[in-house]
Amino acid sequence: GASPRAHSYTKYNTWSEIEAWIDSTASSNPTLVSKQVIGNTFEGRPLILLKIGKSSTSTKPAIFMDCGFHAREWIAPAFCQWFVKEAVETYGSDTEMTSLLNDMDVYVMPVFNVDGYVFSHTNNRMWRKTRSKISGTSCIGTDPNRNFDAGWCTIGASSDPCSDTFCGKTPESEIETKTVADFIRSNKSTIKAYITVHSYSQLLLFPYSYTYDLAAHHSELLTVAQRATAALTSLYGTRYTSGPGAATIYPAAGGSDDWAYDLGIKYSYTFELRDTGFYGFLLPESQIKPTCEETMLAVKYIATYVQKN
Ligand code: ING
Ligand code: ZN
Repeated sequence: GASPRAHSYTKYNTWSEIEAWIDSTASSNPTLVSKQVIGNTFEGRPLILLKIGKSSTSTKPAIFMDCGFHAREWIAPAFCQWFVKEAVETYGSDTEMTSLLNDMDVYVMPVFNVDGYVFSHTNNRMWRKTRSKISGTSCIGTDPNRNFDAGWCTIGASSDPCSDTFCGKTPESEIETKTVADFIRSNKSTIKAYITVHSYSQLLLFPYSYTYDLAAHHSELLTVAQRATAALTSLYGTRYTSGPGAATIYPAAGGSDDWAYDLGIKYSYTFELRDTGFYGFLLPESQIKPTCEETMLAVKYIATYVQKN
């Protein structure tokens, strides 16, 4: 079994559809998938991970992948759903996926910013931030990708609560940030790679974004990124650029990939999926399937590289 009969992977699902899909995917694939609620959002919704991998008696190395930091980037949660579907459908037949899930676990967080994602469906399609309230302002929300403790609020972020790049009152002020950071810290010894999925711009970014300094493992991170995007491009010719965040997109402090890298997770990447701005955040549903298919090739490349290194 794969997932609920009715679930569509080629449309933008609502949070309630995603929640139902999480439950049925976990219950239909008990030997490969388990659900873990790691906390709750500001508005009280569950923060959910799917742990994918063949169970083992020994501790397996793991990859952590999240989607949906930013509410309006709907293609990102669609990709995390697609990844889980591919994992359960191709385990046992695809040799790469089988070997990967035998040797490693993949923690997939289908939606990081659940409250924002719901708000982008119900009130404002272009919402980016969380939905937390703080005293002293009527403006709502913090940018979760400015809220991590990595050069926090020093560059490319705003201390104005009304800004779309508000860094928050303190690092990890957001319950969503704190919950995920705590989970990753607790599993620091097993997590070998961190992948966070955003849109748009067709980029594969790696540290640093909070400084123009090159990461200690810059050349390896660049080589892996270039090979991953070459795999992606091979399918439909979609062109990607790889590089460190600051020089490739813009300098921005408080991002999760920089934080994970400085914690010691060497393979730390941010995907910016399709497109390059024609549709932008409003990527048509007809592009979900090709976007997810090509992105799978890049993610599988990175995962297999990490498995072997
Ligand atoms: N882009 C990212 C953002 O949060 C980024 C770019 C990546 C910044 C890594 C910092 C660290 O602005 C989008 N589209 O959200
Ligand atoms: Zn984003």
